[in-house]
Amino acid sequence: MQLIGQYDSPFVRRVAIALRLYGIAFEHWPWSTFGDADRIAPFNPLRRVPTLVLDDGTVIADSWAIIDILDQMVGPERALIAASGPDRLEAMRLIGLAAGAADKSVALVYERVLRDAPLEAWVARCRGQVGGALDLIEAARASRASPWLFGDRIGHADIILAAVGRFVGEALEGVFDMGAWPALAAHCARAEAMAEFQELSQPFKVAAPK
Ligand SMILES: N[C@@H](CCC(=O)N[C@@H](CS)C(=O)NCC(=O)O)C(=O)O
Repeated sequence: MQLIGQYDSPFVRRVAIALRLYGIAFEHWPWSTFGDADRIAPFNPLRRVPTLVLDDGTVIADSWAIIDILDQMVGPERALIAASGPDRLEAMRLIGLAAGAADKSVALVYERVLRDAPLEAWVARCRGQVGGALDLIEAARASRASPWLFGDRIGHADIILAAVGRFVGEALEGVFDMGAWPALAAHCARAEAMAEFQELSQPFKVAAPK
């Protein structure tokens, strides 16, 4: 299978890290959503990443859908999320917040690079949304002393928390002070120390045209 997208995207990165932790082999096509839109389009008309091309040619768009497919491939025993119960509920709550914070962070980046004059009301709204979501994530992470959110084993919620934390810190440096979320920052540092996070990473760079 092929994973399309660059690792400076928190969505692409969460998928790549899940693939690696599951031991599922994949080829990486590090195409940019803007610079390589024409290459992505034949696989995914949305021209978005992550896009996963399965071995039978089926194309799956969106990290939520891709992760669901991967979880099914490995089965509930190995899935990086509880199959049911309170831990699944809490994981989904946090994944939803983290994915939303990532969405709105990406929106802030696009606002900065695609417009000559950012729309201030929209920027303020996005900043409030990201900050509010990260406040809730911080509270949840600070309330748990375990290495990962649900014990000793890293899961999807841990991965996306770390991916979004890094993205906000890099792509929105100077906009948000990561010191406001110390438990999240510690979580990010623990994740970034892992071989999988180091291998599947790319410093953020602006690739979008004005
Ligand atoms: N909900 C999507 C969000 C993916 C997303 O926003 N990807 C960005 C890159 S970080 C993208 O493709 N941007 C180009 C576009 O939206 O046109 C997911 O979870 O995969």
